[in-house]
Amino acid sequence: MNDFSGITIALSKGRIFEETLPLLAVAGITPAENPEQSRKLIIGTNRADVRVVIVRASDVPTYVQYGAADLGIAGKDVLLEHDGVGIYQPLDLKIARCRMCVAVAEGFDYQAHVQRGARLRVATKYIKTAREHFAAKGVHVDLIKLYGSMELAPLAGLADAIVDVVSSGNTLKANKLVAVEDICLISSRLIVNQAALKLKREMLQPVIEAFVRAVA
Ligand code: PRT
Ligand code: MG
Repeated sequence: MNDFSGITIALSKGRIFEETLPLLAVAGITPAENPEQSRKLIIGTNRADVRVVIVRASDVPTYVQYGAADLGIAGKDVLLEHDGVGIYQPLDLKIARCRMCVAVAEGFDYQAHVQRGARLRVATKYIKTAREHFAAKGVHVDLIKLYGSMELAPLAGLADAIVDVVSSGNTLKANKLVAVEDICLISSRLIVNQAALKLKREMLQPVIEAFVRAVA
């Protein structure tokens, strides 16, 4: 658990920070700075008892799991890859929406490849999600873990397919890729450290309830 006696909220900068601002406003919380402009990693708010820590999107569940943050906001895509130990997931905030897809280079006959029972090379940062998806379909895959732009993998000949999140589809189009299968819909969730929810319930409950009102 962190030493700060108030509430620590873990957020990633970019779309999650931006789309969380209106939700925080309903809880009466306004961050003092925008992480895009400031280089600060711990940002105060208008409330002395609330602070925000800026972490990589995929690190948000880890901060909350270990109690370094009491609350966090993370995409379902990120949460599916995390073991979820010590984390309570009470609310779909319906922000930062996108879909998890299988995509291939234009002209690659994915269905024929699958029907032939050929092994598929799949590059992704979502190893667990991809493994479960293809196992459920009975498709044999070699999974290649990537940390950066997956869109390059089929173009450079690293993989036949990628598993990635897509929102507008513009990035796929710009790189001559097509989505051939939807895996699931993605949105961001509020996550709460389970121990903090017991120990700091009086402080956390009003914030959680404000998020519920903001979503409704
Ligand atoms: O950027 P970094 O590597 O640090 O991490 P990240 O990409 O996971 O973080 P961030 O902040 O980009 O995304 C945070 C969360 O937003 C993700 O975990 C998703 O739940 C959600 N989200 C919503 C998205 C998108 N939409 C999205 N479009 N995350 C990533 N993208 C990518 C997409 O993969 C593509 O490469 O953005 C690119 C543009 O997408 P198109 O389809 O609009 O062209
Ligand atoms: Mg990103």
